[in-house]
Amino acid sequence: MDVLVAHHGYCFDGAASAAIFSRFLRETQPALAEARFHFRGLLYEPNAPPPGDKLMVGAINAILDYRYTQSPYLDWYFDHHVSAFQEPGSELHFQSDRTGRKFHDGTYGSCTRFIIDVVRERWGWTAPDLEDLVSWSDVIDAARFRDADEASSFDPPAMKLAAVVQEQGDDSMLAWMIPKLSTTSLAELAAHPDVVRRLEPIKARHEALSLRMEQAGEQRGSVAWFDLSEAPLDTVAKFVGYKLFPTAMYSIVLSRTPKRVKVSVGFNPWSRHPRRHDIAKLCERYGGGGHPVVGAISLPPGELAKGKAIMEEFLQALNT
Ligand SMILES: [Mn+2]
Repeated sequence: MDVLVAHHGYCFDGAASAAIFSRFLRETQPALAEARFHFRGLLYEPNAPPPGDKLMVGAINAILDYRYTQSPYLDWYFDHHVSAFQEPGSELHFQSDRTGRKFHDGTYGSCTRFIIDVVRERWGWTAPDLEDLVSWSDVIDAARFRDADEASSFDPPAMKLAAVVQEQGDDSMLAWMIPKLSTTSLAELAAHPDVVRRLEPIKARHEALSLRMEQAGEQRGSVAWFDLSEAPLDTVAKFVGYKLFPTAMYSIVLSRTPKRVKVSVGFNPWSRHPRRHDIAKLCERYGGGGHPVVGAISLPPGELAKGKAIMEEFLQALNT
């Protein structure tokens, strides 16, 4: 038997969700104890095919930490994105599901925590040795860091692994890492030579990007904004903006890679002022999505001018 676990790609929470869910299936479904598990990352890209197209006919299919699909091949579903229901009619389809294997809760900070809570309540399955993985997924996915320095640190093992997953987490790397995440401690895995080797260049790129953001960044009203579109981006630094502009309530980053133009928007998790905008809703207006506190819009690579226009509209919207 084959099991396909389609998870949010290049995302620590997505990988951790896949690790926990696959171990849960092995340990609670006797027919799947010896099953072959396949892991497939799903990305929020412009013109991304509907997630149903990525499922495997004849396999047990799961989607974790990613959009819902009405595909008849979907067997298991867990997600915490408030923008999970994008296909017309998909929310109704989800609500009328009677399999008892499809779950969504937009109040959770991480899909990993959501899965572990649901399977404990419904199936009585626990994995105390994975508590570290669960708590770190929660911290990382919901940005529950003490401050912007901790959020940009590469010191904790989970932060090393998260950086490697976010930058190098293609399907072949995660086929190696996901099974290890479900059985090995974070410290042991982060010290693995393959992880150490991948992390070094990431750290160097991160430092270079921090410098670029320092030079490009400006604050208008309560928004720090960074137009990094003059050269392609080769890494991400989600929290450096708040290190540079600690009084900003929000940040906007315009960036591009060969594959897409991206407008990323976030609420400063350490802001002293309460959030006044639902970022997922704002992004949905432009075909993007995310969470109330962080979201993004991806555009085809030729649409930089549109990206700049959206950034300008966000600057105004977030300042009112
Ligand atoms: Mn997530």
